[in-house]
Amino acid sequence: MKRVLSIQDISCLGKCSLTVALPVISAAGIETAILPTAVLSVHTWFKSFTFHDLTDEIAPVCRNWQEHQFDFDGISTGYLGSFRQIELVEQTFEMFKRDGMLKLVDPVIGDHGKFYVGFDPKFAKRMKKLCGKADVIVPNLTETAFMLDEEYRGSDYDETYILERLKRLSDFGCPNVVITGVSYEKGKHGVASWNAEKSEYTTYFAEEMPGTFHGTGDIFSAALFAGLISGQSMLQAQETAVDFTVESIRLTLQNPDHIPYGVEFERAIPLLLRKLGKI
Ligand code: PXL
Repeated sequence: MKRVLSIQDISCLGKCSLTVALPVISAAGIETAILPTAVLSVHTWFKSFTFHDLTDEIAPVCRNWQEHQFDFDGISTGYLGSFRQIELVEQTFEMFKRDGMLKLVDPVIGDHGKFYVGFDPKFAKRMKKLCGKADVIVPNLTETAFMLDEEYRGSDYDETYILERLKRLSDFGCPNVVITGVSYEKGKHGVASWNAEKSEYTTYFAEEMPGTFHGTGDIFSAALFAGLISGQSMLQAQETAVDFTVESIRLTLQNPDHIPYGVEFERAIPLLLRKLGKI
């Protein structure tokens, strides 16, 4: 059985970060170790939240895993709350480095043209450096703009703009850049990606869903990681992750009493498993 590590916070209620990564990647038949970086009552989209920092646990937990001689087929990261945590993630990459170990970084710093609470351009710059050490990164358009120290342009962009941003992000050292939340055509929404080793640009689009939903970036990232660890190509894994995210939103919208702060990804797990060829 493949074993991976997911490093990000636990928002105890709120359907994001580890409460998404753990069930999604585990359901794909991959053993999923977790390294919680902080415990929040809810994610920072809510007006108030508690925050208990777990930075000091990261190195001792990793050292203990080393004593037990655990290794990982991949490490993925999401929301990281401080500069120190980014540095510790880099050390963790080094500690568990081995041939073929996949490093996926989701540079969670903002959305809809705004930084999440607590982040600023300095943090974006540091996150960009971490991205340079990953094999795959999955920024949205806001994170792309902020890491490139540019203005967020909303929907005012074309394919040339995206291609240029993909290449500029990969210039920092990451061979596979996937920009999420891209749309070139009304009614179609998806991802655009660049593989620097093959100089290959690809896109994958699905039906655009109405509304905006919190946590969908985490769902996409977890499914992409599950696809890649399961042996799918970048393009196949992107299709898996887009279709799983869209199905999660579609099923959520079908429920008239759906929650406002996340999506019902649990109900889309059968589709994920079909996409991965596991059922
Ligand atoms: O979904 C990304 C995310 C993860 N974790 C925390 C967050 C957010 C986005 O707001 O606040 C704590």
